[in-house]
Amino acid sequence: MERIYIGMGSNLAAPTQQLRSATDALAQLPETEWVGVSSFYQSDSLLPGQPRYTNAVAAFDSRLSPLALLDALQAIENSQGRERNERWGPRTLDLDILLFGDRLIDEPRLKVPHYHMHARAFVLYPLAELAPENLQLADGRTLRELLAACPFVGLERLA
Ligand code: A4P
Ligand code: MG
Repeated sequence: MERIYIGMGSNLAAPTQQLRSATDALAQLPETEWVGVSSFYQSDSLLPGQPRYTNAVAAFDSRLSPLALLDALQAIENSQGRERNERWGPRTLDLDILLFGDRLIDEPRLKVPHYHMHARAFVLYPLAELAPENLQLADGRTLRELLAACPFVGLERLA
């Protein structure tokens, strides 16, 4: 079993409900033991002109291979109405593999750690609710160091 962290995001079609449904779907993955989900956070889109995002992080332990997990995540995105028109377009549901144990994965379909997680408050603060602060990324930096370099700005934690 390896500990896996998933970044979830939505900015269309009732984002909070989208993340709740995604959480239920993740908790039912095969060969997987559920750990938990963070609080939900709202923030402005990184791209201007899009609705605000709701983001959260989920954690579980799994025996799935990384690519099998990616397939399962894309099936969940599709089942919740994800349409892949423009890259970076607004979306009903985005599921990103942030961390997969301590693996470094560099394949055409899958890069882990997820490429921008190190500097995104809407990833790091929910991650910190679930992961130990001494969690170390493949490049040696700890979650504590990443948080110290990433101010809690523009994030609104939902009740
Ligand atoms: N892929 C490679 N590595 C991974 C990974 N670790 N996890 C590949 C998941 N997928 C990975 O993804 C495109 C391809 O990336 C997949 O087919 C997979 O093989 P996608 O989800 O279809 O494309 P995308 O979401 O448009 O791109 P990306 O890079 O995930 O977008 P971002 O960087 O997540 O940006 N503002 C706020 N406040 N909150 C947000 O969540 N998100 C975005 C989207 C912009 N602004 C935002 C937020
Ligand atoms: Mg994505």
